[in-house]
Amino acid sequence: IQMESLLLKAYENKEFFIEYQPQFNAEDHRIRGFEALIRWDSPHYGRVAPMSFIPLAEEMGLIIGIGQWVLLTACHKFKELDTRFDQNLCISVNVSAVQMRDKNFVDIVKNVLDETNMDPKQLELEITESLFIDHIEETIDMLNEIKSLNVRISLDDFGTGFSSLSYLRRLPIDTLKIDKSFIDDLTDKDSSIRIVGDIISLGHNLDAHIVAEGIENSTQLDYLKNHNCDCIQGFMFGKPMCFKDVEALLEKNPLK
Ligand code: G
Ligand code: G
Ligand code: MN
Ligand code: NA
Repeated sequence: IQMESLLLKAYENKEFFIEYQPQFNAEDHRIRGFEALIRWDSPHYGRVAPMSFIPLAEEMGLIIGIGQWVLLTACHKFKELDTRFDQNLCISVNVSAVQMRDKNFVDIVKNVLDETNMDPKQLELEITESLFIDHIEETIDMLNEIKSLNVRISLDDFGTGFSSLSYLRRLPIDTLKIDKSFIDDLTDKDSSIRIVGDIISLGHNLDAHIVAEGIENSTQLDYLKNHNCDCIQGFMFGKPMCFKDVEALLEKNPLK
């Protein structure tokens, strides 16, 4: 209804911006990189959560343009950081299944790499399991094309969706992101629901790097470290922040 027309205008009115949430190596707490997260500041609604407008943007087909803007903007900003701080960090960008099924998607990624002149190994695309609901073969081919550009692929919200272990082995996945709901369980007294250790082992058996998301306390952190989780992301270490705060964080934390 009304949100649709406002969403249409939001892009040209420059109402979208990006926040960046830091990710850290679990072992030494060094910064591994940042996840780019879109934000919409609407003059009508105020801040609108991506969970409310992304599905609408997908339905309207707007996600293709918006997603391209996020990718290009995040990579431009990241290249700026990389040149200044030279810490070999990584930028993770969420891509919607609708966006990836667009026949131009691989070319769009190529163009962004060319235009920003960034090292493809420093770009990670976060995909979700909904991508594999149908057309599995075509999807795997497309991911292999992305892989041939040397871009990293991360499976986001892992464990919540359509996950069949039989196809998981065939996916060119570099990173598994354990969904926050599993991390939430780690503070529960009932240890029977702690399957995170098993998820980490599974990921390592697939030669994937493991990122745990939504860490808010030291109980969760201790468990993850004891179970060899590679990277951590959560409010305990850093909330999504504006680019200025990212610069300040890197100024403060020189990698030496
Ligand atoms: O940052 P926050 O908790 O508000 O994000 C909520 C959800 O929105 C997350 O699941 C995230 O994957 C999704 N999201 C955030 N930014 C983007 C984006 O640029 N593109 C897509 N497709 N999803 C995003
Ligand atoms: O699904 P995706 O991984 O893209 O979602 C990222 C979202 O998770 C962001 O909206 C971010 O704000 C949120 N998030 C990240 N860390 C935490 C945390 O420690 N606690 C809570 N409540 N949300 C978090
Ligand atoms: Mn994500
Ligand atoms: Na997630």
